[in-house]
This record gives sequence, C-alpha cells and structure tokens, in this order.
Amino acid sequence: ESKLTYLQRAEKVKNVTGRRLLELMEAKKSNLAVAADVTTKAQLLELAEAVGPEICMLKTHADIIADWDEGTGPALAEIAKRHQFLLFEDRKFADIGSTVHHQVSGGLHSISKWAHVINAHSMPGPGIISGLKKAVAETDSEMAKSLGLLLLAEMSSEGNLATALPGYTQKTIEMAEAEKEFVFGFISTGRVAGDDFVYLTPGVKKSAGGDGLGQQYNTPEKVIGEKESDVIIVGRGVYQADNPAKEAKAYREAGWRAYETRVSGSQ
Ligand code: UP6
Repeated sequence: ESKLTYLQRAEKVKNVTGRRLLELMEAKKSNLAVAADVTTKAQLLELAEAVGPEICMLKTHADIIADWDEGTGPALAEIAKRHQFLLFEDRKFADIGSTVHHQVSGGLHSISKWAHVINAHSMPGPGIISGLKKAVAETDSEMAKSLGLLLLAEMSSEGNLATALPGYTQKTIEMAEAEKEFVFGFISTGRVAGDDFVYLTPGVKKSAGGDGLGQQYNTPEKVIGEKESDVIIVGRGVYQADNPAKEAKAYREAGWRAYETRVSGSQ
C-alpha cells in the first residue's frame, strides 16, 4: 500500500522529467492527463488551451492530426509552458532500435523536438530503449536531452497480450529497472512495481464500461484509490463533453480526492 506523496516519490525517481512531472502534479493538485484525440491542429491547440490549467500532462497522437505541420509542436510547447503541463506523445514505439531511432527524431512529427515524454512497447526487447536513447544522446536540443520514457507494462483493452501472457509485465519491469535514468514509469492499469516509478492509466471514465471496440473503463476512484496508479488518462470523457474545460476540472478534482484519500489512509 502506497502512502507516499507525489513529492516524496519525486525524490526517488532518477529521470529529470519524471521528477518534474511529480512536482508539478503536487503544485497544480492535478493527477489528470487529457488524451487529446482530436484530428485537426486547430482542435488540438484549442483543447490544450481549454484544459491546460487542469492537467499535469497532455497526451497526443500526432499521427491522427490531419494538418500537422512544423508549427504544431512548437505551438503545443508554448501552451504547455504557459499552463505548466508536460507533453506526452503516445507513439507507442514498437520496432527495432535502429528504426525507432529515426521515428522519434525524424519524419513529419519530429517528436523529440517538442515532446517531454514518449512511450514504447517492450515487445521488441531492450534494443528499443537503446534506439530511443541513442536519438536522445545525439540531439543538440536541451529539451530532448531530458526526454522521459514510459514502457507499456499492461494495456486497458480487452484481451491484450501484455496482461494475458504470464511474465510479460514482469519482464517489462525488469527492462525498466535496467534503464532508470531514462525510463521513469509505466502505462499500466495500476501500480505494478515500486515507489520509484510513475504509473499512468488510460481507460478512465466517470462510470465503468466499454466503447464497443475493446476499450475498458474504470473510474478515477478505482484507478487511483484501489489500483494505486498515479495519473489518470482521460480522452473521450473530457474532449467529447459539451464543456471540456469544466469536465477536466471535475476529473481533476475526482482524481485528486482519490489521491488525498489514499495517502492519508482515511475515507
Ligand atoms: N491508450 C489506451 N489504452 C492503453 C494505452 N493507451 O486507451 O492501454 C490510449 C488510447 C487513447 C487513450 O490511444 O488515446 O489512451 C484513451 O482514450 P479514451 O479515454 O477516449 O478511451
């Protein structure tokens, strides 16, 4: 059972971006990440601006933005700096080291130029971490030097093999343990390892259920309180609401309440 505060946990995390995330969560009283799964640049920037004050992180899928251009990353970075949240590009790298090395730094999206956090599947083995690390080492951008990596230890979707295959999650944790300067946490349904990693959980909505395409939802109370995750990731629950800013505030308050209850140990 984890009673440590986010600030106490920050001291244990080696990656500088992981520490910064925990510190700004405490400062903003927010353990909410919004998944900005909109499909145009204008919608993306508008959503970032609207939910910015409520979130610790904006999770993007750059490759679903129809009109992504070289100004999109810098525009997001400016909003993130002003509202004090991190940018997490949810590219879910899943290839050999040499390929992901190009994918993270090149192409249309130049992810390492604007993202603070990236993630990868552990399926290809430790070479995927080496490839991403090489891209970071080669960069001359100060920002890319502090990039933090999350590994997918579990997924939220029904029948996913990370959860179904015995040993998959444990092997993923071992890969992270070996690279703690770079890997600061996991995508998981809850706490799967120690206090020195950060846990981020997608598949969160006000009421539990699904979406007909395999997604499985849990509530903020269950994810933060019972499963002891750290960050709730909410997509459709926020951006499909009539008023995304107001809905983000409600999710932030629910997530924070669940955290405070957990660390205080009272009801
Ligand atoms: N996501 C999951 N499950 C995972 C990993 N990632 O849902 O195991 C991502 C999706 C989406 C967001 O790519 O961007 O989290 C969930 O969105 P939703 O709240 O609209 O379901």
